[in-house]
Amino acid sequence: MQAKRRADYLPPAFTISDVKMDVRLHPTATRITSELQITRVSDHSQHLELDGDNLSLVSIKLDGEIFEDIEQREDTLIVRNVPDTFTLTIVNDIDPQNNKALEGLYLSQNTYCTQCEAEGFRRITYYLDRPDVLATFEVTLHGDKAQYPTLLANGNPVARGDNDDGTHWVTWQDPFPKPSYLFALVAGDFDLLEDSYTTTSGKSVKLELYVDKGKKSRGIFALESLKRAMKWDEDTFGLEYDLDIYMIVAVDFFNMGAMENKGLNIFNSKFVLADQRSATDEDFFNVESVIAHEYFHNWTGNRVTCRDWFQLSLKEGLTVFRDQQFSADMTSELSNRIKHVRVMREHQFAEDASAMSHPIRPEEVIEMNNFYTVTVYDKGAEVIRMFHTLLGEDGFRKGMDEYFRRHDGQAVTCDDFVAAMQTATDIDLSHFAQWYSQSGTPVISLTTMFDERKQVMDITVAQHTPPTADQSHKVPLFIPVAFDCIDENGKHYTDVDGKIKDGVLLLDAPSTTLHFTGVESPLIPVVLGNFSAPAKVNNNLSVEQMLLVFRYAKDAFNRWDAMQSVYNWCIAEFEKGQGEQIDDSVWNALSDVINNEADNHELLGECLVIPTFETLCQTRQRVDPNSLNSARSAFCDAFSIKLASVLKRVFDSISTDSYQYDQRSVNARRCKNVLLNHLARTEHGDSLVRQQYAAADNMTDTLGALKAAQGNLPDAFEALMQNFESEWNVDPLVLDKWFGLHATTERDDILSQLSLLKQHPQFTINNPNRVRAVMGSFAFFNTAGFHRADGAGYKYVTDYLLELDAVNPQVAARVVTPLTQWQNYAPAHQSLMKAQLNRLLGHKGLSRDMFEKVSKSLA
Ligand code: HT7
Ligand code: ZN
Repeated sequence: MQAKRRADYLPPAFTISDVKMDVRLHPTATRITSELQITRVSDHSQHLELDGDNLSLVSIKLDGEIFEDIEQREDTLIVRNVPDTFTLTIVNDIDPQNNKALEGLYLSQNTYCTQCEAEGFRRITYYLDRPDVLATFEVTLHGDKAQYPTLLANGNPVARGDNDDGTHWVTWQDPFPKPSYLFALVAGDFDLLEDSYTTTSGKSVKLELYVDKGKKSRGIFALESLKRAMKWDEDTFGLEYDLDIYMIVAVDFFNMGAMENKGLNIFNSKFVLADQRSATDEDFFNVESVIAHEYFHNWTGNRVTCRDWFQLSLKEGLTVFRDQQFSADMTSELSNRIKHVRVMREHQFAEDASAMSHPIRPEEVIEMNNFYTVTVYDKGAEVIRMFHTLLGEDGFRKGMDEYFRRHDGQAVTCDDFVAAMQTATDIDLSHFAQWYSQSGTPVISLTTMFDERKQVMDITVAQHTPPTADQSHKVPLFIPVAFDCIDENGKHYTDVDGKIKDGVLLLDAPSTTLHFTGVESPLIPVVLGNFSAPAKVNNNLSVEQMLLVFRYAKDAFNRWDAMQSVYNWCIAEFEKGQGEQIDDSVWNALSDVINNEADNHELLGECLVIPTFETLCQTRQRVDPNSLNSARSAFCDAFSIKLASVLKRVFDSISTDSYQYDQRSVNARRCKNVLLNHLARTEHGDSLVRQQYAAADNMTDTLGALKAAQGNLPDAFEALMQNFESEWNVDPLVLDKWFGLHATTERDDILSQLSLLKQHPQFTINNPNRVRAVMGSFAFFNTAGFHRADGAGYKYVTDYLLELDAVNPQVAARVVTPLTQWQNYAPAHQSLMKAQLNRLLGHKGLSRDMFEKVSKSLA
């Protein structure tokens, strides 16, 4: 299968200025008539080549006359010898009911909806399906009025009517030229929540939120979130909404989280529906941030879009950064930052270390769907955050203003973004721009030299990016390293040469040395405050020094991170079989931390979370998954037992009143549930867990009790899970939590449990949420089950992937990710994992999505 390369970009030979579409909905034979205004923009020799995938062509006319000088190839339609400007009218049929890949137009649960990003429009009609062709669209939808009373498309509704045959029609006009990936239509029967928003300049915008019948009250929070996002974007970036109406539709069958189609966002219902009984605090948080993310795309993505898909991070990295800033303003800066860092360390660093490593602007792609990655999104957002650090709040805003001034209405590149930012700073950004082209995780290493007699200390800060699968040669990057230095009494120091400015060292060379004077005892460097760059740190601190960092560092992120390092060190002791020998002074210090921070529920809640298996893997090589997992578990046992009394005391001190979704209550619930998780390993566990489950008036506490019971209290877990199932069996979205808990439970018979889950009446391979809840949870998070020493976990997932790939390749290619990350494991596991990847690769008819990931992982 052919890869496309970024370097091979060519502008289109033709462009399309206006599209008129007529869509007659039918489950197996939807008829599309599209009238395209086309103009040649290159030399005369070229034929018109339209993209098309799985379409039945009915007819084609050029300027109103039947046109036959065409050639249909597998995924293109060649229209030969066309004039310089012309109207092309294409009629084709498609089969939405049998579209289980959920790309293009599909019919699920009696709702028609579309997903066109990245290359789904070509499954609807023949088109120049690339983001640098921008056209206005007028779309008329026809459908059965009783079954599909709601007919929606992008833009504003301009006409509607009824036909005698029981069908009705609506015409929608979108005045903003857009690429085809932002096209959308929806037809169904929904409950509607309505509201309005008046922009700062006085424009009134209708807000409409469409949800499954009977779910109206669960949509209120999403609608309120939308208004907060609209206001925030005006206040923070001066960006207002531009159409008269903004619509959001929640659907149950969706490949990803949500899609920012112009004026008509389509959402996975998981990121819209939330109320206290059915959704956790985390769900509420996610709803607000995804609603905001899609809304923010209206400017960063829609008004200014990508020239080609290699530039995806232009819109995604920037929009993730914007939604992160919004969420931090709406909730709390610290817990947000920790959340993002966890994603980076658990998933992005692992991607960098795998065969799928790529820069935030990839160089080579076989299937674009495979590049909606943590690297493009989350590392991309970290790169934008570094711009923000370098330019400051005002400089960043200036750069953004210039970006919109230059490029509104255009399809542009990451280089264009950097150039706009360059106008707002004296720092030369050309070196910094290497972050776009270099993959891999830089490691910042610190070495210290202390001269007690002269009372001086030198700290050398060096950077090194290990080679990655896609790039063997690395260059030094331009890295903003937030830098603090403390002594054992908590006194802060800065370097004599002033290389550290405003608390940040701009590291632009392989290494630099900082000099400190007046130093009485060895200094402790405290680096990467607020995770100022997407890097790893080799700081070689002793456990005593880590505890001092927790005690004295100014930066709350550094304090949290110090605790993570303490746990990491303890787990390493357990791995060496020396866990029992951990000195009492360490346990006493941990007890002090809990006691001292007992009232700071936010920090304590975060600090009591033990690093996950996935995070621990990133600081180890050739991991034997079962020994690391057991060492982690042994540490958790020791932690709970040794600290039981202080944990219980703080647990009892946290009162949670009746449910409110506000930051203070979220922090208290979170802290209490983290404590419960530890206490579940103690003698108090069973009664505390059952009490909390019985008393819970909200899903956060219900799930907190279930998670605490999982793996620790099998009897309680069994009983409570049964109760949960009987309560939520009718609601698959909520039942996904139950599926996920079962799939991540570490038990010897987990594979037969998975088989039972797959036979559950609510499970279907056609629904990506169900598949992710069962197979995704197992493959990503059931360490003991997936990494069974006999390889049966790998085989089980592979068997399922073979089935899934034939139904929904996009989802299959996501679930295969843990198998492709074999590099980090011990040789015995590597060969078992590779054997399954080879099975996949040898399978006839493997999708492009899977082929790309599997073949790269074996290369
Ligand atoms: N821009 C969207 C990315 C996307 C997507 C969404 C839903 C289903 C399939 C998809 N393929 C790509 C989502 C976003 O980042 O906002
Ligand atoms: Zn996005």
